[in-house]
Amino acid sequence: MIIFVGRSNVGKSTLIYRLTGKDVKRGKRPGVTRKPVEVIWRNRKIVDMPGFGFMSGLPKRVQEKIKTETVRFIEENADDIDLAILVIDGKSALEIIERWERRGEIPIDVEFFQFLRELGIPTIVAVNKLDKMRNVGATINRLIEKFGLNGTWADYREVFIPISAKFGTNIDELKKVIEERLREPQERHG
Ligand SMILES: Nc1nc2c(ncn2[C@@H]2O[C@H](COP(=O)(O)OP(=O)(O)O)[C@@H](O)[C@H]2O)c(=O)[nH]1
Ligand SMILES: [Mg+2]
Repeated sequence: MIIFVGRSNVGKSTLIYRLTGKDVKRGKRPGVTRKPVEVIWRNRKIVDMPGFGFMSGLPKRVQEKIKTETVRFIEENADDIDLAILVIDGKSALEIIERWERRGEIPIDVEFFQFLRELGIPTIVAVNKLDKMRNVGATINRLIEKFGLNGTWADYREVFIPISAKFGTNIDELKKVIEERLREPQERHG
């Protein structure tokens, strides 16, 4: 199983379509995906997880519920999850992370990244909306730091992949990395 996680509106569904040709209800409105949506691709289950974090028009209570259910789904299925693709919006992720930090909160993307690592689930961060990004290298270096990792992008070429799901930029590279990570023998902890 491969799961796609990330805030709403970062481009998860667009990316799944781009990679697999499977339409998982790409929505114009954020928060369209409220329950995990599963499609089969190359004999593997692909799961589009509901977007977490702020969604305009959704009460906080509902957002919390989606987050709790997402965490539970991942915990319950951890042994079957071969790979997680954490999709972030490369243009706004850093700014949003810094805003949360200023409020003294753990940014939800960071929290999920660390949660996936604790479960020993191999994770790729798809830094999406590359078409809107400036200073890609510098931004990814900062993100690596925010995610609690030591080193720079040079150390994490197989983890942080800038792409544009909408325009198809660097999708072949992402596919290559996905295939490589799926081939790796897995070492599970916890
Ligand atoms: N500029 C830009 N927009 C994108 C990109 N990928 C997705 N989008 C747009 O972002 C919005 C949300 O995409 P969607 O796939 O529904 O996000 P999800 O909520 O994470 O599933 C849509 O309007 C997409 O067209 C991208 O690479 N660049
Ligand atoms: Mg979606």
